Amino acid sequence: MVSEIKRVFRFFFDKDPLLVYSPGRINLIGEHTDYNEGFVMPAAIDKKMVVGIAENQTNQGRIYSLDFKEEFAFDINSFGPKKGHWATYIMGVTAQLQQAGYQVRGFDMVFGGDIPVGAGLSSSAALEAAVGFALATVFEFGIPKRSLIHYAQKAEHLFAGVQCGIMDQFASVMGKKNHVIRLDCRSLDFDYFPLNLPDHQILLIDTQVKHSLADSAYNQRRQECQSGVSAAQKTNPGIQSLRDMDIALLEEIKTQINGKVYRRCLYVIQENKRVLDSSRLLELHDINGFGEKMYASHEGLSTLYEVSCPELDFLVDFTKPLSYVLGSRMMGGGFGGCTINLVERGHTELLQEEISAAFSKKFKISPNFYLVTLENGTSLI
Ligand code: GAF
Repeated sequence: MVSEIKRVFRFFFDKDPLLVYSPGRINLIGEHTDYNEGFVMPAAIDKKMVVGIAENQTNQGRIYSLDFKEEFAFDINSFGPKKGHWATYIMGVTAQLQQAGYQVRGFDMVFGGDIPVGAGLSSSAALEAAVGFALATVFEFGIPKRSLIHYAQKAEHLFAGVQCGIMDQFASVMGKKNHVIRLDCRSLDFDYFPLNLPDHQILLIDTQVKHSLADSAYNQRRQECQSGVSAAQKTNPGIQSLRDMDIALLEEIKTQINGKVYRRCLYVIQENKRVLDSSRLLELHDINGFGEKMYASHEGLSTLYEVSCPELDFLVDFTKPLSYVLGSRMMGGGFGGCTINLVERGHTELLQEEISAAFSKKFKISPNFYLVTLENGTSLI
């Protein structure tokens, strides 16, 4: 892909680009906890977005998408969001850098990647991170990685219209080879935890579906969580987010919130605790225990948080009786995309065969499979 980007860049712009990459991510556990100031355990993976960039001495951003085989140009001094179009992520990051006072000048860009779009592997966060890093490098802005994470997240909020948390951009930028990131999404304190799984592998199973309500439902979940927090704040003004609440407090305010808000809050409070418990289990090398937490996480996402879908539930349920699958759950925002599965080494092919046949029969779609390794975050190539 890198040589293809170089070749296309020369073809369109007649020069050599500076090249950067930024990876997609998985999340072991801790779903929809990031925007509730809770805990997550993501990791960068061996699927990436690659961006080639060069200054062009004009006031235009001129871009070519290798995957969409499409060109796009915009005036650096006058542009706005273009929701639903791939260029919105690039313009979004450009706008955030400008807002922060960085003088972005005209640039040429070619980008492409192997992160499946809509699979819940954060292709958009990877693109935002790669673009931010590419602009910062080519114009020598000297932006710290921490700030890039925030600009990328804000681009998603303001130019893509998704009120995402910090997890995806953080994982893409900060990933470390063979390590998981244990991140506190309130303080942004984190540590790298070596993922030692000599007898197991992480297999992603892609439903290949992305139900259309995903973005609106995501923003709605945020509001529902906020309703729970607002109700709790009436008697407990110190509460800032669901991170500060426990089940006892939730029960106290139960009569002041509706059933839906109660279920959303219950899930988040339970999931936050599950992340902390799961992290301890991993430290103790209790892989079976960790797998059980994955199943419990999925159950909560499906029945309380209601962000799963029949295809994801089917994949998770299918693995439950299989002795060689230790845990499985939907991953990311939901309503499609991938499940993450912890599978005994040597059994992934068998699982693929069995699940492929059953899934295709039921949904008339063949799922995709990705055996992932954990890789470094955003960097120059
Ligand atoms: C999406 C969001 F972008 C993340 O911030 C996170 O909330 C995730 O859904 C759910 O855990 O990937």
